[in-house]
Amino acid sequence: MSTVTLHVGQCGNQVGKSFLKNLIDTEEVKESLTYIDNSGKLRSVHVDSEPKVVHKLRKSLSQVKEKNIICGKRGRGTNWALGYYGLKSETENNLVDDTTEALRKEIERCDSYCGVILMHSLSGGTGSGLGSRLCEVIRDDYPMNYLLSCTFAPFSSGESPLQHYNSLLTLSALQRYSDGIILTYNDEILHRLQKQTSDNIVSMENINQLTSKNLCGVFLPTDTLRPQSGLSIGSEPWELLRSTCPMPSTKFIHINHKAKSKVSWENLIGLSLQNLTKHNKQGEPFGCLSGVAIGRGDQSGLFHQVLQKGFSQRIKTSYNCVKWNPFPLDIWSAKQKIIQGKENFSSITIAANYSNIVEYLSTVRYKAKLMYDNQAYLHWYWRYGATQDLFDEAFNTVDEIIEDYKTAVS
Ligand SMILES: Nc1nc2c(ncn2[C@@H]2O[C@H](COP(=O)(O)OP(=O)(O)OP(=O)(O)O)[C@@H](O)[C@H]2O)c(=O)[nH]1
Ligand SMILES: [Mg+2]
Repeated sequence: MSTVTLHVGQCGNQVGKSFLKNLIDTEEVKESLTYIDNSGKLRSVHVDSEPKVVHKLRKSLSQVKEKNIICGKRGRGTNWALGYYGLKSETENNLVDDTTEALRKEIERCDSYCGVILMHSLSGGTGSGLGSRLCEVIRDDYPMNYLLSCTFAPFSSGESPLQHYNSLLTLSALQRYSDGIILTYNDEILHRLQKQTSDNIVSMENINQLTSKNLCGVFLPTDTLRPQSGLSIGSEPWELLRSTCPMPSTKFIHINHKAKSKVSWENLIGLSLQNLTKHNKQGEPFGCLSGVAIGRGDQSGLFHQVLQKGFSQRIKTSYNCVKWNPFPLDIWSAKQKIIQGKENFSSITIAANYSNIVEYLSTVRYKAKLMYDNQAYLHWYWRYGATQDLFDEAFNTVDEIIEDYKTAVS
């Protein structure tokens, strides 16, 4: 089974670089031909509306295919509409076509193509707008294959005022066209890293490394899903979707990843549960529809035993799993650890369809609506082709997701 990764905009390519480096460092990934083809090149496609970031990527990741790097001449100025509809000039307006063409060729090179993992920011003009457009096109072109979006939410302070509109429009598009959405909050990753450093200095590179480890926690091969004879078939992303997003109305996945050396599974599970935010600002508990707990570095095969001896129940209680799902937690394990540089830690990753998304969606909706009602910056969106109907539809879609999650966990 083969998976193609598609990286859009600065964030999608920078997080992607860190993620792809992890993949390349993993022996089983190279052998299984899931993300890498038999010439050793990545099954990845990279697009940005400006050249800077993809040029850097080209220099640092020789396994990326030159013809799978697509770039325009100027960025989309943090404007979803400009990213989605593109520039009017002929030379710059072919990013969508060039990307879908590169993707088509890459998919045709796959033996057994399963789906696309899309990486992009929620708030950059290219990541959000072009990311939404590509999501729509891919759904149309490959209706029978999976489409999983890994999207990155902006820091809550110090960023563009347009981020609320961009996030709203992107969340709505992802809900319509993707099969699942792994939403990573930049704030959450930053906060976690700040707790680990004495001087509080955290670089974007640090953020991307931790983010890519979270993703590897889920996507790298596991022993549980490997066929008894032979190599990994790379089904982890798609089994994740089957386990955590069976209902199309509620498909947001939150990842909680904790890695440490020389620590028991019991302690590692305890530490990861400490990281979890369990209540909203009003003190009401979040709820979990279903999840997967993945242990890596399980040399002695104890992970399943520890979970069966009560720790599985501890995870379910901490995540407040819904009563109506009799099997809310799947358990996967792997002997192999996630390798990055000199670090070689055991890890637990819990990927959960978790209702904390309601709080985030409500905040985005509230801020976008406040600006919208005051007509703030809207001329920027009308100028490039956005319409009132588009915004109305996005507000409605986000309202529906919020309602569906509230109903599902009540
Ligand atoms: N985690 C992470 N977030 C990033 C990174 N680079 C940018 N971001 C976030 O992404 C958002 C901005 O999106 P970008 O990806 O820079 O924008 P773009 O998609 O290139 O779009 P334009 O530049 O507007 O055309 C902000 O919320 C940034 O905080 C990165 O390397 N890692
Ligand atoms: Mg950019």
